[in-house]
Amino acid sequence: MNEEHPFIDYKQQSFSEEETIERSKEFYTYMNRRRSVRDFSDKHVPKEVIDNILLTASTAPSGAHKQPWTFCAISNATLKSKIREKAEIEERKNYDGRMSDSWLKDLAHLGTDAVKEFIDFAPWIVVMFKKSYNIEENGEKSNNYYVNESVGIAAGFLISAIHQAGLVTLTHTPSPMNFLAEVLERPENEKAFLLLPVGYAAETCKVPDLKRKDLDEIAIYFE
Ligand code: IYR
Repeated sequence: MNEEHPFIDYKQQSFSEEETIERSKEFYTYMNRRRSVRDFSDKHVPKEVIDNILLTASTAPSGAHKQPWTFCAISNATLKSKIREKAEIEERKNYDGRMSDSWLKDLAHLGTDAVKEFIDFAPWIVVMFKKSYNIEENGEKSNNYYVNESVGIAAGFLISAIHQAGLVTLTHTPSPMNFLAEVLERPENEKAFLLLPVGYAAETCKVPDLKRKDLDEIAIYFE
């Protein structure tokens, strides 16, 4: 801290020990109900909801607070169809030879294939771009740091905000994803990171019967 870079007071609201336990349990229970969903309703989602979830994503910590991300939020039907068409071209190549047999075997329980109707059907598609570097107004390049980590954390915040609003999403990674920067006319410093359809789950929505790992499979305590 110095005169050029002043600090401000910060107080995080805190709770009694019991309340802290209760709140952590409640949040876990709520987050544990989240599922990746591929069956979307076409029910309208107001733009204001999208504004809020994107602002939430952008509260994520980032290297040197550079916030190295751009979110493209698409409700335009023509653009969604164009993206679906290009995503399916890549996915067909993936499912018909580009993915190894063991990869396909690992995916089998998810029931996925190259058909991505959720891109047309969901009321919104959010495409996250990572900024490997910045292009300043004078055209000069400036650095970003820990870009993958930063954008990954922001994606986690985004997914949590979507769940919190009672909506569903899916982390779709049609690879290679270069077509997204072309279609959305992003500058050369931006690379597509994830495509997330956002909307309500269809009434008839089904998800695979997945189990999550127990605590002793994911955590080691050193007390
Ligand atoms: N990107 C493809 C394949 C796919 C890969 C993984 I790893 C998944 O967990 C799910 C799907 C697709 O979206 O279908």
